[in-house]
Amino acid sequence: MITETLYEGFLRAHMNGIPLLAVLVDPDKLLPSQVPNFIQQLPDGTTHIFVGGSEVAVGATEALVTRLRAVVEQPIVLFPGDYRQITTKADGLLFLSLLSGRNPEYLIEQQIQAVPRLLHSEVAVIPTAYILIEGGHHSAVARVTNTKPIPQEQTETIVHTAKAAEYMGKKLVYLEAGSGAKFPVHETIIKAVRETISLPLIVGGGIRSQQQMDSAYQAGATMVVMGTALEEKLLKDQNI
Ligand code: 1GP
Repeated sequence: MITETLYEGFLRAHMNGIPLLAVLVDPDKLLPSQVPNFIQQLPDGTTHIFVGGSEVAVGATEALVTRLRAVVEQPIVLFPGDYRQITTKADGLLFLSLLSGRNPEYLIEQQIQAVPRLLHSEVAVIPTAYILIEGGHHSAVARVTNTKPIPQEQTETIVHTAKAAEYMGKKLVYLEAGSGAKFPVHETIIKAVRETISLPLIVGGGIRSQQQMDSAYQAGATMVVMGTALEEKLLKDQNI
């Protein structure tokens, strides 16, 4: 049987209007021992597991991915804040370039540092434009990368950044309001980007409800990413 690649899965969903849902887990917040409880709480329709965080202890990502690998069927995709989080135990990697910022460390330096970890691995590497958009809080991404998000009012700048990414050969665009954002990326922005580019579009940051997810899909998101809302639920259920 010929199975499609990770990226072909994104393209098929994009072209056929199949909503993808990634649940994001931060190895600094979810311990491998909490995985059994966590997987019971995965929402219906979860298609991917993203693993990553802005500040993660060395080794924590690999330990979590190994534990997840044993129990989840969904592809496990790294969404790293730093090249040190890359582990070849995952199925894929969003090879991020922070195009909303002007910090060379996150435009090219981290990417070069990542190469030795990837050269002889089978991890599916997907070139991804990462665009940080104002979400009403000081996000960890903005703090760690020392970059500013693009204000939501600057729709044209966001659209042009996404289109430049497509011209540069990126394969995915990720519109990010930042983990725990007070408000997610507005539908008008998602719609404007979707109408201008032909790449699959990921939207995340501050999405907490089914209604917010549905609005993002209706506006043109191929995939929605949810992290904080599920993390909080897990902690609450465990009375931590
Ligand atoms: C963060 O887009 C993701 O990188 C998810 O954000 O934690 O707010 O769901 P939340």
